[in-house]
Amino acid sequence: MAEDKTKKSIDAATLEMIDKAGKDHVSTVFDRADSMKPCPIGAEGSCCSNCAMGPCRVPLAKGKTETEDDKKKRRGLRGATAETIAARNFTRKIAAGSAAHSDHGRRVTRHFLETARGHHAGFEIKDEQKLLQLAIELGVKIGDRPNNEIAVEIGEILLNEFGKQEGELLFLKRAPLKRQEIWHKLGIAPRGVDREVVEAMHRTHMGVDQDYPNLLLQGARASLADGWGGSMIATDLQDIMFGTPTPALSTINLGVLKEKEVNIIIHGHEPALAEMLAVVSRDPELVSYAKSKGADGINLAGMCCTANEIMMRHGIPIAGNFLQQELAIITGAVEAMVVDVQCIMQGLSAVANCYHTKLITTDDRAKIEGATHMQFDEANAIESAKAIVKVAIDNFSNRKPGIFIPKHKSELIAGFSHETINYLLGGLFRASYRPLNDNIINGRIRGVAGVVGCNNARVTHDDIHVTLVKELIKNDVLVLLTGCAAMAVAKTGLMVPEGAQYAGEGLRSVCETVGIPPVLHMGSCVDNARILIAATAMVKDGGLGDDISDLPACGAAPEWMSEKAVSIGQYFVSSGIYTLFGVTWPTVGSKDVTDFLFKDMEKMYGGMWDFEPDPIKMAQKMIAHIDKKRKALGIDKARERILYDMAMRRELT
Ligand code: NFS
Repeated sequence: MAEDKTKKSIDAATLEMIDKAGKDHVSTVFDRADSMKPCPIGAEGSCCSNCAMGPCRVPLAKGKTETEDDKKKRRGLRGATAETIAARNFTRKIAAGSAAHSDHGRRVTRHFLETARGHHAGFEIKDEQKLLQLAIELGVKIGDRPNNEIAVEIGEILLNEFGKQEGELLFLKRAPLKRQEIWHKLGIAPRGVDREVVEAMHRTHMGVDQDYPNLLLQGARASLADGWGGSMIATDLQDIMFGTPTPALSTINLGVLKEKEVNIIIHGHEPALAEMLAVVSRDPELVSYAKSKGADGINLAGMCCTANEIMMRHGIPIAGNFLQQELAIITGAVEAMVVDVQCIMQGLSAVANCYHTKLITTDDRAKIEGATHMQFDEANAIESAKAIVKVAIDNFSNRKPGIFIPKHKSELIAGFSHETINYLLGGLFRASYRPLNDNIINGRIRGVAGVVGCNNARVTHDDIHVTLVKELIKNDVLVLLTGCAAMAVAKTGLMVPEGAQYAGEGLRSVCETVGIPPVLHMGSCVDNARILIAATAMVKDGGLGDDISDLPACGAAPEWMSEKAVSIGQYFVSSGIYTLFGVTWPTVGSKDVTDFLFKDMEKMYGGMWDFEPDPIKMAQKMIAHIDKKRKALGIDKARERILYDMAMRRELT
């Protein structure tokens, strides 16, 4: 079972800092979760605020089974049914999540293009092989053209993906053919990224689409525009510009902060600024400037998904995941918290006010009252980043007494991009997923689970992630992780090869042979696109069916809270993956809509949604699904047969 529900976190560093916050009389998200309960009507998706005759509330009557008559009475002023309201709210969440990932993708694409044109000094094309592969895929001539010229053409093609009005997104062709046929049959192959988000907003506007299955089709299309569009473009171009991640050793948790150094936390999502901070924080001039102010050096650490990005590419330590952002400042040892976009709590501003920390916003799309705004100029990136670091150094002498940095930190190995997994499994000259597929077929690996998403202060921080993942690996399920989920698991020390000892015998034997942990960190939230590519590679390697929905695989966001998670979940489902959420389910107010998401979608997509707050029960549901798929593939027998004799062990090694 998961731990005591009244406990705020399973992470010792987090608990120590919550304690310090109390002593310092500083309010955090954990306090506010105690003092303010969620609105029960909004939480079930039964509140419509889409026009000024409302908000109309149509909650489900508690404690009795709803009759058809009861259902008819649940209507807003305009006559909107509870079904329409729940489906509209759900679709809007997808649109917002898809917009967030895709606006990130757009900014990256523009930056890529300007870098290729030579306008963004300090950045370069780092992964030539991936650039050329992408050129071949997009039909861009290579010949003896310089990389920058090829990159300009790629950048222009991909920038067009956002505003495209005709045709469909180019990366959809990466999916298995059967999957593409399903999308075409249902008419949900996304056209341009922006077009799908705009259409979702239009159709959920007052007085437009009032047929819940039809609304949810547009939700699916907007989500695919995220997973196979905005996010996938972001991941590919980030890899080409900043380097495709390879396994890197790093450390995680608040214990990475250093008492005698200038601590700078980079928090947010888009990696351009973080990349530049990683460079300039090692600049000898700035380091000696820090020393002139009495510090031993400059310590850069990441927070949230931008942390995943720079940790995977530079080994920069991670200070924590979503619910730890305020706590980092409460150490009293952070000179600057530098933020860009997404997952940045406004509460940071009030917390920073209680200490000496400078909260610095850097993106004109995301300003915060009370913060200092220092626009990051990609065309003048080095100087912009240096100016930020200098502000942090100048702030070192303003520290107040009462600094406390928890000692807790763990080692982790991350950087399991699709390319790296391919290489680790197959070797440089025969890179492939064949060994993974073979080990699934022979039953040493039961299946694969993607565990992703946020933290949520309504449940014990990190507990649901960790309990779920431990149960999965114990049952020989290889776990692919991104985002805050990856950070939660890494903090427990599972994300090193020695973590294999907690896996079932079959998974352990494979991990020990290859030298990988049983939980693979694949990156940030936009990098969930890597999971789609990995699933597709498994299908294409053969032996596990001819579509993603045939794989013994599933997905989960057990501590979700953001709209981005809903978009991710929907593109997993629409790509054929059984996907579970924990904490709360946003359409409980309509049984029809919930049934449609949980049951009908399986008939449409081969993947469907589910909800289970208990992590052990969630694991059981995931394992049952994996076993169902194994049976359909006819490989369930293979699993029953495995008994590890010496010959098999020799074969493994
Ligand atoms: Ni993704 Fe959740 Fe945010 Fe990252 Fe964490 S909260 S949806 S995991 S940091 S984006």
